[in-house]
Amino acid sequence: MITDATGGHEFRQALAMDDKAPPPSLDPRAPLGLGMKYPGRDGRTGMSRTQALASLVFPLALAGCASAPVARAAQRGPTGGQAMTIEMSGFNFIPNVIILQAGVPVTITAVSRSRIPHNITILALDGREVKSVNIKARETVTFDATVPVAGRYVFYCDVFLHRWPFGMEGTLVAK
Ligand SMILES: [Cu+2]
Repeated sequence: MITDATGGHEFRQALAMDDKAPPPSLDPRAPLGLGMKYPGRDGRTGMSRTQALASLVFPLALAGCASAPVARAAQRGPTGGQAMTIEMSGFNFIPNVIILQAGVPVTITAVSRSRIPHNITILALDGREVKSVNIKARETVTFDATVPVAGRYVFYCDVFLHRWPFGMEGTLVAK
């Protein structure tokens, strides 16, 4: 877990490796103190442990809010069903709100623009998994899923920390 400045520093470095442009809230030039420097390894910046922790948790918490809703309706698929492309970039699904028909198979093309692996897991209304598909870095994976009844279904990335705190999730709105 992220419990100290060193862990956070390394974690942030790991984040910086993903994609060329960081999400807006991780941009060091962003306002709201997001560019606060963690204490160096020599500890000379004199931050208290609480301040250091706050400087870690605050941007991480905001990172979860980084993706504004982008809604898109599924298109008619090649075989008469529905089709949808979902891009993965940084810790975002684009779109992250998908409107589709219940009871009709949907062909989902997952396109990774990311340098790290992701996953798409769709949960049924009762919380069981409808589908869980892994997507490697820069990979495109096509799979079929069917959401049986109308309702709002959660989909998310099950890679450690991606759904929380990074907010890598979305909604399937089945009508
Ligand atoms: Cu992910």
